[in-house]
Amino acid sequence: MHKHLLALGGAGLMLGVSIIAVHAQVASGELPDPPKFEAQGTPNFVSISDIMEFKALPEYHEPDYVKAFVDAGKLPPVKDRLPKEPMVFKSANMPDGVGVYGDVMRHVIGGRPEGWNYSAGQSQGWGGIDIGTEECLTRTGPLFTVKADELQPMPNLAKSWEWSEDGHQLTMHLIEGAKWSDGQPFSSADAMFYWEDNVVDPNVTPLNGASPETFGEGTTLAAPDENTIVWTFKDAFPAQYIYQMAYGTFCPGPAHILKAEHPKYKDGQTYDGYKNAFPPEYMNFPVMGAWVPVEYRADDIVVLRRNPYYWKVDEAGNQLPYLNEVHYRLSTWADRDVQAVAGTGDFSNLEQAENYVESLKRAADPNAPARLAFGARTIGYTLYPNLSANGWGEPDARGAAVRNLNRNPDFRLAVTAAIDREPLGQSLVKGPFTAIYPGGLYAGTAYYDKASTVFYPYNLDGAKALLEKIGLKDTDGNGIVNFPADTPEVGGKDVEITVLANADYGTDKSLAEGVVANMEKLGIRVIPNFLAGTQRDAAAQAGQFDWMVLRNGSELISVVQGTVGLAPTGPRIANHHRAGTDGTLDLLPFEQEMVDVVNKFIATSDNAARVDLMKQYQKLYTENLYGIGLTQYPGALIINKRFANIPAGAPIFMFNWAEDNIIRERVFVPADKQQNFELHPNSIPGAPGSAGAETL
Ligand code: BQZ
Repeated sequence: MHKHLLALGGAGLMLGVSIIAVHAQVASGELPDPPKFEAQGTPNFVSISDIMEFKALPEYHEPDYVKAFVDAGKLPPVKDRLPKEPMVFKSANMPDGVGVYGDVMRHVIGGRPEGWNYSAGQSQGWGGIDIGTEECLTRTGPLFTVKADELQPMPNLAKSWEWSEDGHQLTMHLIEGAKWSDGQPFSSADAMFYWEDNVVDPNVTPLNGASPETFGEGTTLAAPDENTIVWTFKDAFPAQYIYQMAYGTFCPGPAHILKAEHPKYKDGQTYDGYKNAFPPEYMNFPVMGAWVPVEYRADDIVVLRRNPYYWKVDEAGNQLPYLNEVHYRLSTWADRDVQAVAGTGDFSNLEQAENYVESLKRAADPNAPARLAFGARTIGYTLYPNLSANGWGEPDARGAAVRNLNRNPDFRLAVTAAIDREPLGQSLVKGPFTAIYPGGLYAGTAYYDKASTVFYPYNLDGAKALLEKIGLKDTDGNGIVNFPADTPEVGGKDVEITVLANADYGTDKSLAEGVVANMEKLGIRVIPNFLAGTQRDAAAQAGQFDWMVLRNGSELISVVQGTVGLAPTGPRIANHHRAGTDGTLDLLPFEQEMVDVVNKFIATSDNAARVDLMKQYQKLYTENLYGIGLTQYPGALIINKRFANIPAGAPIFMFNWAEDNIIRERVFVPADKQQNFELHPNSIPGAPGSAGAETL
């Protein structure tokens, strides 16, 4: 598109240059540099081997209250509850060294638990509750502290892996002898059940949306024994997919509990029945994570107790986690910020820009209970047009007409040129926080290249002229352009477009309302469709939207995490372009080019080639407006000052969210600062499905 555009009056440049269109209303321009904003705190860059290793230690320890259960014959000795070689976190990498047991981390979250079957897509309310209960084959949150030239996913449930000679097979060695929180063994059977009956089964969509193509078109998985899985890929050495085996996309659930409820193994069971078989009230759902759900009070709180079978220790042999309990107060995301700065909550990812000034003011007080530290600009929002025109979401005639407009480059160009981004960002928060974001890879990140970034500055007149050019005129004089008369069923009607946004966030709603206001000036009526998180996610996955305002995932920051999501690389991958009812993707030519570039990136480990491929990607994305960027700004981590072992410079969002990045299982509260916040002191999780925690 970019090559066809000239500023107004550019016809004079037309001499003999036939490829450039004679008419043009909007041209690319200079992208203003983001206002200077210094991230606070610098990570201590290390090797993965400086953070952790797997090895047996001569002795192990546990909290006294847990030891009492062992002495009462209610639990096996701690050494029998640990794997042969537990994960050992190294003291030198712990900012405050080996910790002590006790206390609680009190989270506040804006989501609500649907149930515990995350393998089948149920959310537990986000905000770290799933990150703390699920463990995945690999881990990437802490990679913000890993040296750039040594970057690769950290071992986790998969303790090591090696490639076959020809690079088409990856053999992963799972941790041996680890147990679920109910004492049942973890094995490759859990990985295979997750893969075969949740990822590959087309009737199931795991939480965070893993589909077979998440791990590469045609990839297969097998388990030669209980501690080994073997991936087989079409490409040779596609190391990129090992990132996809981290949080969100390969975090197995407990097959010994789930399988019995799956339709493939339970006569008469429906897929809905399987997904909903473990409602929020189902306590003590077995996890591999550090804490186990023992209490749920709707719209109030979820309480989790320390997992006595957790498979990680510190170098002194203390079984982790140090914290006996974690809370998830069921409130709103905005309240999470308020409670963290007030000290009634312990943690927040300050990510809603409209809360910045008040939070900064409160945290500036030297007696403030929490420290607040800003990271880099890794929070960004994009307006995504639904680009599918072959049935995804089964649009009505109006919706189908909008999809066709979305697929018209001149229409996307008009929309982007009609968005005045500077005031849009400032409307969230005044000051140096927000930056104009054209879409694509984020400025300031490893693969970003400004020269490859095409930006179309605000140009309302040019945008209006473009609408005219594609036949959208205000034929009834009411200020809203009308579909061309020959548009099936909606010819002559006002162009009305719905915009889907997450009602749980003030920022998402503010930005969507900003789009509405900008489009009104352009002559397009945009109608907000604000849905609470889980409903929004479901509508988005089902393609039931014309446009959506979305807070971007980590793939536009790190590129290496969630890489497949950079383009519609599979039928159920992209946020705004999935396969239609016939299972095929009707990609536009530039989208196909993006898919090819992303697949080449995945298939090579040559850094120079990767840098060049990402330049191609950035140009394709921003020149063709695959998404219409809105704004980008930094987040801040707010953590109560009593906690120790918080890594310096921990970003709220990079490879993952801060709930993963700070390695909560190593976080502790020094004895002299411990508070008495435990709601179920001296208890351990009960049997799966039993009422709650168990005391002696
Ligand atoms: C962080 C995160 C931890 C999901 C969710 C929520 C869902 C999305 C996204 C964030 C929340 C917090 O984000 O906003 O700060 O605590 O939970 O999971 O927005 O609606 O579907 O992708 O992570």
